[in-house]
Amino acid sequence: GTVFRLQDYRPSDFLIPETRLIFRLDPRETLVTATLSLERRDPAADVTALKLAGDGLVLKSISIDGKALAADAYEATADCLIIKQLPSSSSFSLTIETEIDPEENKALMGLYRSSGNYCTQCEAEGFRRITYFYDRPDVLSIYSVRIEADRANCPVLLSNGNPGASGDLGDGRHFAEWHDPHPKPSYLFALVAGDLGVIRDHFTTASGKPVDLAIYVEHGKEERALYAMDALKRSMKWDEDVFGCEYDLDVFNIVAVSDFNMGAMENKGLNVFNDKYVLADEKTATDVDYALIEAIIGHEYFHNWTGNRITCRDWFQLCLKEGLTVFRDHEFSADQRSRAVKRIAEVRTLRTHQFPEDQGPLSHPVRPDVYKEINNFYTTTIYEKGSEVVRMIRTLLGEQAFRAGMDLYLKRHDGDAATIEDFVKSFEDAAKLDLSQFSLWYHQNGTPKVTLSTAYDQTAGTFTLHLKQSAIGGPALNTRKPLLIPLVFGLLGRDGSELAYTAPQGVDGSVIRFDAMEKSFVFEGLKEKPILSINRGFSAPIVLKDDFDVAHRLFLAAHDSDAFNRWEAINALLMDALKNAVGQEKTGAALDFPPQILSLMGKIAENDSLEPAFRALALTPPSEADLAREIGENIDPDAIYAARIALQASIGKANAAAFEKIYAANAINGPFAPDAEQSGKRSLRNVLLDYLSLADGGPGRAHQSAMQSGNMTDRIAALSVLAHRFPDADETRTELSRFEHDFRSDPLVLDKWMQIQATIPGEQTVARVRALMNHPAFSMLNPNRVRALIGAFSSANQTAFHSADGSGYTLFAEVVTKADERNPQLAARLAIALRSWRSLEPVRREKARETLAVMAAREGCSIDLSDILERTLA
Ligand code: HT7
Ligand code: ZN
Repeated sequence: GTVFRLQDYRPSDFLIPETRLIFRLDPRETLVTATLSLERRDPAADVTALKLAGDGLVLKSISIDGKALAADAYEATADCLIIKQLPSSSSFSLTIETEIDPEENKALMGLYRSSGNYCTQCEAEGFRRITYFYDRPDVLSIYSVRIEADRANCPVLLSNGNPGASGDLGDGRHFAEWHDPHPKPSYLFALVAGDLGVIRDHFTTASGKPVDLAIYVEHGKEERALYAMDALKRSMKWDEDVFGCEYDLDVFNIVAVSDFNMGAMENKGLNVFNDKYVLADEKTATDVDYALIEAIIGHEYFHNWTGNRITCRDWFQLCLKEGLTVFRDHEFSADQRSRAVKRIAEVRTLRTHQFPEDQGPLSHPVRPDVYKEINNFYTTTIYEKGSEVVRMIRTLLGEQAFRAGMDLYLKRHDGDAATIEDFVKSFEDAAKLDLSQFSLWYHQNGTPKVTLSTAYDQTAGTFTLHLKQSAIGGPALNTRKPLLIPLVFGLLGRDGSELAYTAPQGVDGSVIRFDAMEKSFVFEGLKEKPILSINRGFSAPIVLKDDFDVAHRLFLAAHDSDAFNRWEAINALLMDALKNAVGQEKTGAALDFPPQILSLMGKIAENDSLEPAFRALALTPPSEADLAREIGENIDPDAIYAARIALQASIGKANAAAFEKIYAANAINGPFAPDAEQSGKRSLRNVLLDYLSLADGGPGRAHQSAMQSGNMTDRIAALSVLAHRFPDADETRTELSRFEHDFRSDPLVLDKWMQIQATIPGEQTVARVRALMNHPAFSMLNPNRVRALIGAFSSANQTAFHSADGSGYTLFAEVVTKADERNPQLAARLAIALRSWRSLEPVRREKARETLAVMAAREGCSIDLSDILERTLA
C-alpha cells in the first residue's frame, strides 16, 4: 500500500475559494452537484492537469465553466478524477455531479444513514466519498449548501454555518440552504437530514452577539439532552473567560446519532455526536457518563478555535488540533470539578492506554512523519500525550506567558492551516524563549524514563539529586537525544512544610529543567534531610524510578501538599504490594500483604479532610493492565488477577468495620445531582461496596444496593459487584434479568449490561460473550454495540481475553474479521487490543502471534486493519 510521508508535503496546484453543493437526498441514489471555483495558486506555473480525490463515487456529469467535458478531457475512476484538459485562465468553475448510496454505507464515513436519518462524517478523508475534491486539510473553501429532501421523512435539514432560504418544492419535497462564511477544509463539512426532536437555548457572547443553540436527538429523548445543553453553555463561557475565544456564527447545532465511529465531530457550527455522549438522565446515565458528556461537548466546542479557525496543514499535524484541544477540555473539566481528582484520572488514563501504545509495536511520535492509514493515527499518543506536551509548555512558561503564547498563536494563525512549528514558534516569540530542545517531545517516541538517586550531606547542608534519562520504547538509547523534562518538585521537612534552600542552576522556582542524559542538582542551605516530592501534578509524562522507601512513600501519602503526589505515593505502595504478590502467586506461595498497607487504606477512607472522590481513587488498586505493564514481561494474567483480588479481599476484611461506617456516612440525601460533590460520594460508597462484599463473601449487600438504587451510577456499581464477584449467584441472575427487562428498548443502556458481562473474569466469559452476540440488541453494524461487548471483552478482561486455551483470541479474530467486511475503522481499532502480545508468557504469546498472523494473511483484509496487524507483528 501507499506510504505517506511528511517530507513529501507540497501545496496544492489550485485553490478552491468557493464550493457550492446541492444534495438531492435519496436513501439509495443521492445526487450531489458540486460547483467549485478553482484558482491557480501560481498562474505562471505550467499546470495542465487537475487531480481530485474520490472514494467509491459514480460520476454522472462534469463540466467546466458551464460546458460539458469531452470524454477524452478527463479520467474518472471510483477513487480519483483527473482532468487533463484545463482552461488556461487563472480561474474557472468546475461542476461535478456524483451519485452515492447512503443506505449501503456501513463504514460510517461520508454520507450515511443512522436510524433512518442522513448524516455525514468527513474527517479524515470522508468528503471524497461525497464528491471529487481536494480532500486535504490545507485547502480552505467557503461553502454554500442546498439540501433537497422528502419533507415527511426529513423535516430537519442542517448543514454548516448560518441558515439561509428554505421552502417547498412540491411533490412532498422541500429544501433548505446554508452558508458558512468561514473558509474551512472539507473534513469539517457536515450535513444532517431527518426526523428529529430538538431542544433549544440561547447564548450571548462576551461582545454581545446572540447565538441560537439547538441539540437534535431522537424523538422522545429531548429531556435527556438537557445536561449536554448546560455543558455547552458552560463551555462557551469558559472559552471566553480562559482563552478569550468567542463563538463566531449565529447558530450552533449539535446532532446525536446512534451509529458513529468515534465520540463526536467538530464540524463547523454543526457538531455531530455519538448519542452516548449527549444523552443522560439520572435513571440511564452514570456519573462517569455525565463527566464524559461534559468533557466531549467541551472538546468539540473548543475545536471551533483550535481546529476550525486554525486548522492543520496536513494530517501529520493532527496533534496541533487534538493535543491542544484535549489540553483545553482537561482544563475545562478541572475548572468545573475537582482539579486534583481530574488530574489523577487523566494520569490513570495516560498510563493505561498511552504508555502501552508508546512502549509497544504501535509506538509513534506525537507528530509522526509517516503513515499508511490516517484513521489509525487518531491515537492516545496524539491526543493524550499531545495534551501533556502542551501542559509542559505551560509549566515551563508559567501561566501568564503561556496565555500570551496562546493569544499570539490564535491571532497570528487565524484562518491558517498551520503546523506544530507555527504553534511552538508562537510560544517562543511570546515568551522570548528557545524551545528547540523541548520540541523533541513532538518527534521522539517512547515513554521517557527518569531514574533518580539522592544524597544528603548533613555537615555541608547539601542535598544532591542525580537524574538520568532513558526511555521505554522509541529509538535505541544511543540514538536518543535528551529531552527537556520539566519536573515540578518540593523539598519537605519532617513536619510536612516546604523547606527553604538555595537552588542550583537549572531550577526555576518549583521547576527542575532536566535537559541532559544525566545531571546532578545540588541544593544548598538545608539543615535537615529533606523529603523529596517530585514530578508533582505529573508535570512530565514519564516513568519515574525513584529510590524512595516505604517510609518515604507513607510520608508523602500523608503530608504532600500536592494532592496528585499523595495519590501517587499510595498508588506506588499498592503497586509494590501487588508486584510482590504476583511473584508469590507464581511460585505457589501464600499471598500476603504488609499490614501497614492494609491499615493505610482504612486511614484514607476515614480521612474526612480528603474529598470523597480522591479517597475513592486512592482506594482503587492499580488495574490488572497497569500491573501487567509494570511487570512488563512474561505476563500471566491469571496470576495478576489472583494477586489483585487477594489484595482487595484483604483490604476489605482488614477494614470492614471502618468501611461500613464510612459507607453509611456518605449516603446522599435529597435529589440527584450529577455534580462533582455527589458523584464523589457515590464513587467512594461504591468502591467500599465492592470491598465490603468481598469481606462478606456473599452477594447480599450488593443485591440490596442494586434493588434500592435510584440512579444508574449506583445500579451499575451494584450490578458490577454482583456479576464480577458472584457471577453464579441467583441474585446476580435476578438483577441481570431485571436490568435487561427494564432497558430492553434502550440499546445505549443495554450496552452497559453487555459491558458488565463481557468483563466478568475467567475463561467462561468467552462462551457468555458468544451467547450475547446473538442477543436481539446486539448488532455487528453498530460500533457502540460492538465496542460494549467485544471492545470491553478484549481491552478490559485480561483473564478471559487471554484465556490460556486461546478461545478468547479465536472469538476476537472472528469478530474483527466480520467487522472489517463493513467497517474497517472499527476493526482496526478493536485489533489494537493485541498490541502488547510480546509481553505475554510463552504459551499465550504464541497463540496471540498466530491469531495476528492469520488475520493479517486474510485475503481482502482492509488497509486499516492490515496496517495495524502488520505493525503489531513487525
Ligand atoms: N476530530 C474528531 C475525530 C473524528 C474522527 C476521525 C476519524 C474517523 C471518524 C471520526 N469521528 C471523529 C473527533 C475529535 O477529536 O474531536
Ligand atoms: Zn478532537
